[in-house]
Amino acid sequence: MAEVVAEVRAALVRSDDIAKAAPGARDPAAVRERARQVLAGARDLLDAARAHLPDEVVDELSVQVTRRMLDLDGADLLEDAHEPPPGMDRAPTRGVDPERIPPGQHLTPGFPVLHVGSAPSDTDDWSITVAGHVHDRIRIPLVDLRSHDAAVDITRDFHCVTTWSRLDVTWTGMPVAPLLEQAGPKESATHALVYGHPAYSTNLALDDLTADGVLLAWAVDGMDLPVAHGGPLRLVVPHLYGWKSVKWVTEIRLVDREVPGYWEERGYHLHGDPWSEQRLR
Ligand SMILES: Nc1nc2c(c(=O)[nH]1)N[C@H]1C(S)=C(S)[C@@H](COP(=O)(O)O)O[C@H]1N2
Ligand SMILES: [Mo]
Repeated sequence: MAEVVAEVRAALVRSDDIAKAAPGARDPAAVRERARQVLAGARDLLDAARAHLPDEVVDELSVQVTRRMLDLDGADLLEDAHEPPPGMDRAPTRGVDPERIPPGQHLTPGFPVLHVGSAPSDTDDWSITVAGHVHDRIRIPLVDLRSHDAAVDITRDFHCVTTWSRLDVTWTGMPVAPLLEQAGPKESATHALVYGHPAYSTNLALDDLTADGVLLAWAVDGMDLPVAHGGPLRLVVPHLYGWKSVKWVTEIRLVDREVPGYWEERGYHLHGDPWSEQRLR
């Protein structure tokens, strides 16, 4: 029966991969329909194996199927019409040291656009809020971030859990630590929930959020970050899978425990280290 569970989990991930590519597809609704079919298959498998599986396992997996079905219905209501941005189509770096590719990943020639929901239509006057377990809740306009002394360029590899990797991406942005300092984290703050438009979130331990290479980025490979890739402002957490790199970031909320974000609530790993393949938990 362990195989049924593994098969259902694999179907969940397959439907996620399909659904995440829908916003950039020519016919997003048709793509989501395919994701629904994969989920329906998972539900049939579960139904057939119900008598042989523990109730908790069936309940948990059924919830995961239902959440995704609801997400797909929501996405149909929230149709998105963006084009993949031009100029992002460079070939993969040649002669790449295989040691740089985490297990189960492959190089992608382009820069896939993956998200749930729609890109924001109004990106003027963007700002980010730091709130939760802090002494001072602060709201910083993007224009202030852009002129901050701490702004840097950082080149890192990017690994998405759907198995594509893009090497040597140069991000321009500001590290998170000085922003947190400004808000004054309370003793109790151990983790963060990072929120992005329209209803996205991910959880990060403060050590991961302030690790070397983590940036609030407004430019990629020398150009202003295209809206499709999270412009005008996104978080980039290059040492973890791409779902941690919140596009259209609006808020960093410090919390006193690990609170699962959007994908983590849907069974993704709480940490997400690509080198130890922390895909699902
Ligand atoms: N707001 C928001 N940010 C998000 C997502 C999302 O659905 N919404 N998807 C994540 C996932 S799963 C990945 S792999 C990366 C993809 O970034 P890209 O579209 O720039 O390639 O964005 C992450 N950030
Ligand atoms: Mo992803």
